[in-house]
Amino acid sequence: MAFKSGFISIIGRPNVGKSTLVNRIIGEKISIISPRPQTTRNRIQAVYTDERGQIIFVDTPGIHKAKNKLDHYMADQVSKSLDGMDLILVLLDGSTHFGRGDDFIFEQLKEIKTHVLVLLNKVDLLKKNELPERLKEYEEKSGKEILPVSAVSGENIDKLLEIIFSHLPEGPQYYPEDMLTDQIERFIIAEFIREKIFYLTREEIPYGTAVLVEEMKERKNGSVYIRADIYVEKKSHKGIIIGKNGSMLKEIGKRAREDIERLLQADVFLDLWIKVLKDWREKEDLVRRMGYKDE
Ligand SMILES: Nc1nc2c(ncn2[C@@H]2O[C@H](COP(=O)(O)OP(=O)(O)OP(=O)(O)O)[C@@H](O)[C@H]2O)c(=O)[nH]1
Ligand SMILES: [Mg+2]
Repeated sequence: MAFKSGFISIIGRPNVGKSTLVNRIIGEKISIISPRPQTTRNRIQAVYTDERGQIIFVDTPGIHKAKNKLDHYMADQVSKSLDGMDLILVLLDGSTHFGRGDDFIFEQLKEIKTHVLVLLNKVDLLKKNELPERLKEYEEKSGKEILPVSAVSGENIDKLLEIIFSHLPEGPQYYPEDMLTDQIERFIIAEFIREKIFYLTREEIPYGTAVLVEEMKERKNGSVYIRADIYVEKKSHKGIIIGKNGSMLKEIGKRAREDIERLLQADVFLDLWIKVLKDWREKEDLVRRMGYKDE
């Protein structure tokens, strides 16, 4: 059988489970996940390879109304992710009813000529007898045929891969078969730290946080020293991230270190620093400085 390959962008509203789906298919944590919307900020490529071929998934930020320069960067990442794709996956949240946000997504797709595959995610949250009706609701309102899936339970993921391969052209193996992402280690490490902040802090704080890994070096005993800077938008946010007697920072560090050690397969010493960069999300140059730019 001929080897197939291609690029597939995953788009949808914030929080529908795009990153969870990518991680599920790849079998590793490449893209960070949180119960809050707008977790993903960049296009993140994840590579899936088996005997049928190779799929390069492009995880994207959730589509939402832009309020600041960072949001504009995120929206730009979504539109760039639609260029030159072999297939576009539109992910919907089946645990809620079809809404205006969904209409907006299908509105945007009207201009696009690439083949679109629509998925209804989170169907594990529905009772068995609720699914047919929910699926019908989404199919009628979108006018598309939809495959119900669950990125958490794995329902229909094999079927999804089959359908994807049936749409892909014959093509080369773009990446080595053991390569899971083209993101550099420092970026993934910074993302792991940012993810913990999404879980542990509230309101504007996770949204106003950026993380940069400034130093990484292997020590003689094989362990890895990592220094990362956590940037916040306001002085008062710095105190919250540090927490009472440093308890919050300690918890962020502990949880992030566990993920990083799994990634690097080494003991890690994580040195976290907090810096205030006033209202950085509002300023183009600061958004770029935080790494939100294309080369
Ligand atoms: N029950 C259930 N929860 C899911 C499923 N997929 C994702 N979730 C949860 O939904 C939340 C959002 O998941 P993400 O993968 O971060 O969603 P996203 O679409 O990447 O979100 P943004 O990056 O913010 O646009 C997390 O709490 C996930 O655990 C699913 O199939 N079933
Ligand atoms: Mg995401």
